[in-house]
Amino acid sequence: MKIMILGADGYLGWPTSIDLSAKSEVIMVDNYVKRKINSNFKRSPLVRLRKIDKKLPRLRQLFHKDIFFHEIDCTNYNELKKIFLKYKPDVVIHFAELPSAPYSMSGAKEGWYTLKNNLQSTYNLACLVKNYKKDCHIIKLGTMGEYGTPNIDIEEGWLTVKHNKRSDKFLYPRQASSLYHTSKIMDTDMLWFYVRLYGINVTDLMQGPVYGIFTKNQLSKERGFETSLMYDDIFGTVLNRFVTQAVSGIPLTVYGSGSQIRGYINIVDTLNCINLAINNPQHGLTIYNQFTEQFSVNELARKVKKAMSKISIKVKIKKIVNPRIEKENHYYNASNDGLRNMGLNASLLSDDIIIEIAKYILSHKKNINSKIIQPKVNW
Ligand code: USQ
Repeated sequence: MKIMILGADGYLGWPTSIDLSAKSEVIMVDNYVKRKINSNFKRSPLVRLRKIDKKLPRLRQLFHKDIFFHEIDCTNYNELKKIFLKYKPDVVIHFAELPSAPYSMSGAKEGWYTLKNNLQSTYNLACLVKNYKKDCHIIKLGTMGEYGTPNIDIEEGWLTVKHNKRSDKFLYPRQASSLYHTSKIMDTDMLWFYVRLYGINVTDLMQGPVYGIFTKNQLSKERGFETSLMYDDIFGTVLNRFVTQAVSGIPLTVYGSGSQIRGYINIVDTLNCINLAINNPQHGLTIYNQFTEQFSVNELARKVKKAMSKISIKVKIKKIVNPRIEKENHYYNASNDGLRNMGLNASLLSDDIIIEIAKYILSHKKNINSKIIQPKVNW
């Protein structure tokens, strides 16, 4: 199987690329835009990792095959078309999006850039599949944040609506709380348009915040081949941030009351879900809710505190003014049956997993920049 991975340099794109290189023919694509944004915003991951072309020889040697990389911008239709036609992939995994809610809300330019980048890359891909290879399966990373926090149960992608004695099935109502999440809603809507009109096949994975560093693949544990852990206020997801804060002796930054609930997932399971999606292609638009457990921010903070006490690290928790506009006290009950029914055997959040993340961070503690931890983007 030929698999093209757009956004192969990212937090999820890189470990996915390693994992799939072991099994398939892989073509990686990235334009390193996140590295550029990081440097413009004076943010950086815990460890600055080498670019993909520097790491490719090791991958080729390990997996005994050609693995390809192209530095291109997926918002450029002609560039993307060139490599799409060159390889004619069976599957394209689309991670090539700006992933940060705070970045998208940091200014007018950043908001528009997020919308433009995310929509245009998705549009280009949908067009190419429609025009040149309709049996190519698009696997697109969506987000649980598309649904927001409605006062009813969150279904998996769709909702049947009964109205005046008739009923029909629609995309589940979506209501985002950042421009980043809005761009993902628009992606889903646009893909649904392409599926309805042209019969392309898309799996849209509504993922919750991810945590962790290492995956099951040995190479992901080798120094320099791990994924890049972000812990800053713009690109870091909450659990990775909390563990970094714990290791640095900074009180955990619980936003607002801390009652906000989300569905979380271990990076190991992100890869499991991607594999399940690849191996179980469906017709039309298939939507899975990709998270394994629901927690409030307060619960996460308490879990980190408890796990850290096992390695003699004392943790303080501090509620700070919420820099975001989001509901804090709300109902939250989301379904995630789809991937579980396909066989997802989740790696649930445990003390050991938190300690594994903490040990990695401890081994790079000197790199932690305490100036990029407190939230600086408000909306
Ligand atoms: N939060 C804190 N303290 C922090 C950081 C975050 O209390 O220091 C809270 C936030 O207010 C929010 C929750 O933790 O209620 C999750 O925040 P997050 O920064 O981990 O997640 P979010 O901004 O929603 O975005 C992340 C990824 C994004 C992905 C999304 C999944 O950056 O790419 O799509 O998780 S979801 O949240 O389900 O939409």
